Amino acid sequence: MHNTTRSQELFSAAQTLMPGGVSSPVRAFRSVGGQPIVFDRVKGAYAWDVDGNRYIDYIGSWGPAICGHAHPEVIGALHEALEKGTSFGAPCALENQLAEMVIDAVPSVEMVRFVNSGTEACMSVLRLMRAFTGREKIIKFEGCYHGHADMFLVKAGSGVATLGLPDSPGVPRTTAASTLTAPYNDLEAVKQLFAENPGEIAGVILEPVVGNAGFITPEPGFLEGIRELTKENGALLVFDEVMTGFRISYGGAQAKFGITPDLTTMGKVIGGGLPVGAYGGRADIMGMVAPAGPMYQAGTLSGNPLAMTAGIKTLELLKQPGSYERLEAITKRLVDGIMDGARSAGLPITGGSISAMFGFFLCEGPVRNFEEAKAADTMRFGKLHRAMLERGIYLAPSAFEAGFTSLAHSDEDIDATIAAFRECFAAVA
Ligand code: KE4
Repeated sequence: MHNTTRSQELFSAAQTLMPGGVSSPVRAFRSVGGQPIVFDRVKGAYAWDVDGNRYIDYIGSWGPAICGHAHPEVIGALHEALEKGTSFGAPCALENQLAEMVIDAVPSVEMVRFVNSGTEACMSVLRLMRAFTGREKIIKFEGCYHGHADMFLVKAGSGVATLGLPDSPGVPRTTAASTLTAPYNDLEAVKQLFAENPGEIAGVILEPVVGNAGFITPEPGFLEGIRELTKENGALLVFDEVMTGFRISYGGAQAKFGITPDLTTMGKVIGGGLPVGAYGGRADIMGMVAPAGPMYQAGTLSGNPLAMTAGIKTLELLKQPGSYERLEAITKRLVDGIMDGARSAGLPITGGSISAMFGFFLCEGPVRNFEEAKAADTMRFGKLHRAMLERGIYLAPSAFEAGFTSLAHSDEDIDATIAAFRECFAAVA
């Protein structure tokens, strides 16, 4: 057993100070067992805990660290920006710069509004969908997670699924009633919902590649079908690219798959590790957002110079030739190694990767939706997670999350990870 004494001391104290000892539920390791480790510092592909143990990190702060943690060019740019202040509460040129980069990169985005988290982006885009169409109902998919705003905590993924919560108390019944759900990859179910609610559905929001119910990819024709159904029914299509944005490709999943939604939410990568979210899309829709239009949304720290600086530098690094080819290659090699390791141990496994996002389920495949994901062996996943942690590999502490690689993961890191998986699959088989 590796020494985690200091982590345990700190986490015990944390539990008397903060609910569950964490600032976000999934970090509490509730579904995988064992104690969370307390980070001391991160750099590149690595994290060190407060006991000095080093881990190869496949969470990367849940997505932002796609260029590696604490990239020297991001840190350098932040040092410079710091000298000019941490927050203005006024327009600054950096907002123009990041906005131009996002508009140039993401096919659906003609105008963009910055906020401070993915939750804020999704909450705001929902209000915008309703304001633009004058309709109230929305469709989301079981297992997809769009942040913790009331109307999304209906059959949600990520931490809600991880903790097995029956959605969440505190969400008014009336709010939840306006959120219709369908299984992912089920076009017929969506068609049915439109037929049952004629003229009432403002739009459909989905993860174009699911990362919050584990890693689930859209089946051929699914995204195209949703695009058609929303057009036919006068409803809007929102791609929640908070996780996939600038990760699946520089233009997100929409560029990769060639499907253009009406609106897009973003976060994580565009903040380079600082708090940023964004929503954007067709100019005629975004023109409704105050003060240009009547739909109100605001934020004290939105567009602050530090977050803009970290986002700009991160996208500049990602834009360099070869970035996404490298991410695709190392991630594919990793997930192939994981699958091979499980099969050598006689364990059922299904999984895959797209660019720098990957995942697997410990069950026979295919997993096309959240119901099928729930058939995965979460107990064995917990044992695997703990065994991998012992070997210095830091995986998402939930079977219902995706894994993330970065430009900082070396070939040696991937080799060491595959070797550790092989050992651990054998140990938990
Ligand atoms: P934040 O409010 O956590 O910045 O973003 C919410 C969000 C919205 N949409 C998608 C597709 C997301 O993946 C997220 C947040 N992702 C989780 C990880 N599965 C954040 C981790 C956490 O909750 O601690």
